[in-house]
Amino acid sequence: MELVVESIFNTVKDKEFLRIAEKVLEGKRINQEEAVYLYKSNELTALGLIAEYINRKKNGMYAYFIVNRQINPTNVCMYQCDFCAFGVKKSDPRAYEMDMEEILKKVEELYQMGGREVHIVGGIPSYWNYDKYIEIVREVKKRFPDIIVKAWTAVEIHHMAKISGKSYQEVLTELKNAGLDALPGGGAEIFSDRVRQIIAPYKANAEEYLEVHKTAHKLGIPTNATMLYGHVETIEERVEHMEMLRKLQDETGGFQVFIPLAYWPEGTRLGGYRTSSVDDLKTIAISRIYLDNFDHIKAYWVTLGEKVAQVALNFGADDLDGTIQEEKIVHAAGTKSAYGHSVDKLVNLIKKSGKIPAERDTFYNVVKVYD
Ligand code: V47
Ligand code: SF4
Repeated sequence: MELVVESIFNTVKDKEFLRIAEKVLEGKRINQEEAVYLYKSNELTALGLIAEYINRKKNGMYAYFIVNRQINPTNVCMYQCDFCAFGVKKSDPRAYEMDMEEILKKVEELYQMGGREVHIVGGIPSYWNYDKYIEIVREVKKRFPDIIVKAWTAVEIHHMAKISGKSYQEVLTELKNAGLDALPGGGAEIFSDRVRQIIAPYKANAEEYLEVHKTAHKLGIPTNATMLYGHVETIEERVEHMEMLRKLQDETGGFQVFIPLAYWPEGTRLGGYRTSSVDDLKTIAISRIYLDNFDHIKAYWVTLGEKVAQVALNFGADDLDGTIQEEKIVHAAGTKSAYGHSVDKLVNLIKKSGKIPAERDTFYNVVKVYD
């Protein structure tokens, strides 16, 4: 691998690119300006090689996946973000709400197939009270103590604090006592105020998102981080987003994984176009390089599509997420990927990308290697 990486010094002619590449390969941190330069350069192959070099130092040849299920208890949402085709008004004919029995039945199905994690997030109805969020976690954990509960985004936690008058710390402590094990990374979108004003003006802002995660880390609750890219943001704003995450990670070390989410425009008020596969791969590679204090970068097959996700596993990513079973959020916006995958299918996708499939739990403990 080292010799192959060094070959970029014979093939790339761009001196500034090579200076930055050298810095990365020496294990030094790059700054925002340098990350923007990498983004704007068109040295895709060299960028992928550098990112993959860094990834292999951290994760070897393993590519991780998890047997999990996503459950979205309702799609009714008062925030109506313009990039989201999932959240609808209560009067919309597509509106639905699961009762507790339905939620538990879905967890039961996961449990029967040997699943480990349930990922619960949803729309935010104005008429749900605080206890509803706590109850869902409590009931799931009570019935299935072995299932890891990764639930509620920072946006939902912020909302719960707002409607109950409690602090983030109080809300998270109650959730933890009810059985919450980890927070997913959703709701980050792009931190820039300029962009948030356009795409999601009403929900938790950057400062609030980061404060929720910081509080969770302090309470020993690990969290994930995302970035929704490919709509109205600039490259500089993407890098600024990564910078804010890197800074908090330096302080707490509580983030487990970074997940770039490629924007899908169908059925959204924001509209626009899909990202290109070149942009997807650059974003995976640059996040791997920039977020030097994150152990994992997820190539989320739902937004990337299975084929780009396989290439991403050679461009710095080391994780595909999971079997999922029933993805609704990105499917509402037009993704053509499957709703879920079997373990066999994920193992096959990973093997054919040249990596060793490693089944993990939510906390990246390896539970089975498929050699
Ligand atoms: O916050 C909404 C995104 C997120 C669209 O933490 C869209 O392990 C693309 O965060 N096009 C929810 N994306 C999903 C999410 C997630 C997924 C998998 C694993 C984890 C984890 C987290 O979906 C939302 C939003 O950023 N989203 N609309 C859209 N049109
Ligand atoms: Fe609601 Fe989340 Fe969709 Fe925004 S992104 S409309 S908060 S479900």
